[in-house]
Amino acid sequence: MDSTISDHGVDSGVDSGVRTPLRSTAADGLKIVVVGGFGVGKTTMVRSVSEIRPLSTEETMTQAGVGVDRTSDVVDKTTTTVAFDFGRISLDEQMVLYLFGAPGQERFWFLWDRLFSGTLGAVVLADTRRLEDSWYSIDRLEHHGTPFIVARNVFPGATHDLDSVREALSLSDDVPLIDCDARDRDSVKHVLITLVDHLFALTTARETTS
Ligand SMILES: Nc1nc2c(ncn2[C@@H]2O[C@H](COP(=O)(O)OP(=O)(O)O)[C@@H](O)[C@H]2O)c(=O)[nH]1
Ligand SMILES: [Mg+2]
Repeated sequence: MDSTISDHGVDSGVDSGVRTPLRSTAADGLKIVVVGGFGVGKTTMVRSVSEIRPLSTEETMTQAGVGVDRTSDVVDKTTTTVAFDFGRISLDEQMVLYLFGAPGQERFWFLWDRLFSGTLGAVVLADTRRLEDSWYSIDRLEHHGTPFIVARNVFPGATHDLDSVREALSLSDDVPLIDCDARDRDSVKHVLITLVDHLFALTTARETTS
């Protein structure tokens, strides 16, 4: 299904910094959310693939976040997302993929239930230096019955192999788990294609058994 997310839509806009208007033929919107802990790379991921300059509400961290946002492992991070990241990818003339980055901090959890309505699937971004931050996301997705894959954003010092990550997150074998670099557009496209393939496989399996 590689053609699902083609260069056609993804290439425009981002590199040139120009905003790509939504095509007048666009008829169907698909929604995917990117969830995960603080500083795991959600904003970076949405930014890497969006054809529009993503809407993001990064704010310089204030005293309000001190002691709430855990920054000790994320030394370079001086901004935090206070709402959602939002990006868009045109898949073809009619299909548009909307990407939402959802804040991972506990004080935003109340927003999740609304966010998940109508969501096709989710990407859980994981950072192996702080795997416990991914647990809540996975638990909530399972609670909502939202299909998901897990993408480990590879930061320097990530030493665990994927098998031990799977074990640490208690992921069943049928949940895809891959490595990615949230800064790299091709890598993020691969993540989205993996999710779409997973959704396709789940639908096919459901149709076969029904
Ligand atoms: N080394 C490395 N740094 C990354 C990667 N992805 C994101 N970052 C950096 O990690 C920090 C946190 O990323 P951000 O997207 O703001 O995280 P968010 O809180 O999940 O939205 C930023 O300074 C990014 O530039 C990655 O794959 N590798
Ligand atoms: Mg962010």
